[in-house]
This record gives sequence, structure tokens and C-alpha cells, in this order.
Amino acid sequence: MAGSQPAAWDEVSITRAIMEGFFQDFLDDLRLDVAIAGAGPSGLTAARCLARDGLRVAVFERNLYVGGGIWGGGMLFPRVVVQEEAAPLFREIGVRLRPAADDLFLADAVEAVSRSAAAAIDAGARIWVGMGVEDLVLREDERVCGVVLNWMAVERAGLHVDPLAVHARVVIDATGHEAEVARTLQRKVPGLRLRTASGEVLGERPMWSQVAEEVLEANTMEVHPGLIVAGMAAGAAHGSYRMGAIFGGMLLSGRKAAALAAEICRNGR
Ligand code: 48F
Repeated sequence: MAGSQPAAWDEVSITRAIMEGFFQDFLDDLRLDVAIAGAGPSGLTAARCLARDGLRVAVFERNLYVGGGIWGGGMLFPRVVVQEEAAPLFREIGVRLRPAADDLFLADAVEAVSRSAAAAIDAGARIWVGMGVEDLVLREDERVCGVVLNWMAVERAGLHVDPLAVHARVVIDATGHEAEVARTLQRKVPGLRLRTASGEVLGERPMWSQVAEEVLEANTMEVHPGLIVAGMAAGAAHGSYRMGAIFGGMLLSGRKAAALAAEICRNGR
């Protein structure tokens, strides 16, 4: 600015701030209690509950934005429905709910994403975006002990770039309908039997909302030592039904996944 004192910073200061800040934070997260793949409703809820319990937790989200399937509500109508049992999990983070027909509650999708992400961060979780979980780290007895990461941009460009890894005592697969992390484990360890009834990831069935929601908490479990499935990944792992734009099960599943992961961390496995 002509005539005024030049600012102390220049372009290099901006670059330095970004690079130093990134690496300070990322180095902090190289050894986690819990690594969560996917920042949809189940992953964000799990992250908040774990961080609130004092565990070191990070979420790795492939996209540049968080929220997973919340944004689109139902068929691009940006409203999401939750049932009464799950309503407190939204209310406690300030998501306003309107009563809807048949004992359901309605939330604004943008508010639900924003408050879920903010609550997880406020509790102490860190969310990394643009980083996908492309594989797992294994140890003796095929125990899962970390995630293998790469940039979404690398994946999309189809570049041959080796990934980096972060250790975690527990990994939560909250990747949604494809249960990507559990499927990767199954694909890469021939003969592996998961702890699902079928021993494998069955994939999601067509829609039956009520049953899908009812069984989701039970399906949220450690499917392999060190690997918990949550949210739609838990449904898909067990070959359960699709539920559509009702999200209560996702919140309850995230909370249960957090409780299971915390228990594993406490028991020192
Ligand atoms: O799909 P998503 O919202 O999963 P969710 O928490 O909730 C499902 C509901 O949104 C909805 C539903 C309703 O009730 O059926 O679909 O189970 O969020 C999954 C997140 O994981 C990211 C993906 O971009 C999304 O934000 N994701 C998927 N694969 C990976 C991943 C991966 N390999 N690594 C990192 N993130």
C-alpha cells in the first residue's frame, strides 16, 4: 500500500505458516488411540464421543469436505430424519429438531453437518480431509494396528505414489455403504474370516428402513481384532438392509463404535 508501512509478511510467510502448521499437527497424529475412516454421521459421532473420553482420535476423510451422506438429505431435499432414541445425540450438540409425523424428528442437513463436525473438533478430535484410507497396517495374528493413507488427488489421478501410514490401537471403518476398509482387509488377506455371521462383508441389501435401523447398533462391532465397523459400513458388512434418509441409527452406531473402541484401548490391547 503506497505511503503506509509494508506488512511484515509476504508470500513465503503464508507458505511457511501452512507447511509448519500442517506438519506440527500431522506429526502429533502419527500414533493414535483410534483412527476413523470417513467423516459421515457415524464417523463424526464416534470421533466426538472418543475425544470427549480423552482418547487421541483422528478422522481421515477422502473428500475435501465432511458430512458424508448428510448434505443431500433425502433425494437432495436437505433435511434429515431421526427417531426419538437418537434425538439426544443431535440435541446435545445443538442441532435443532422439529417434531415430524409418527414420532420422528427433522433436522436441517447443513446444520447437522456443521454442528457434528464442530462438536467433534471442540471435543478434541482432529479431522483430516482429502486423505483416504487405502489400506491397513497389520501385525501378528493379522491384528489391525493402523491405517495406510494417500491423498484423494493421487487416487483420482491414478498416480503410482506410495502411501504413508499412521498407527492406531483401533481403526473404525465408517466409510459408508461400501464398507471399504473391511472389504480391503478381506480382499488382501486370503482366507480371512471376519466376525460377521457369514465371515465376510456381504454388502448392503435393498431398502427396509425400520429393520435396517433396528439392527444397526447390534451390527456395530469389532469384525476383526482392531477393526470396528460403524454406520452404513456396519450394515453392509452384515448384509443388512438399506435405510435411506433416516440418520438416527448412524448416530447410535457411532456412539457404540466409540464405546467399543474405548474399551479396547482401556484393556490395553
Ligand atoms: O456415507 P457416509 O455418510 O457414512 P455413514 O456415516 O452414514 C450413512 C448415511 O450418510 C446415509 C445413510 C443413512 O442413513 O444410509 O448414507 O455410515 O460417510 C462416509 C464417509 O466416508 C468417506 C466418504 O467420502 C464419506 O464422507 N470415505 C469413503 N471411503 C473412504 C472414506 C476411505 N477409503 N477413506 C476415507 N474416507
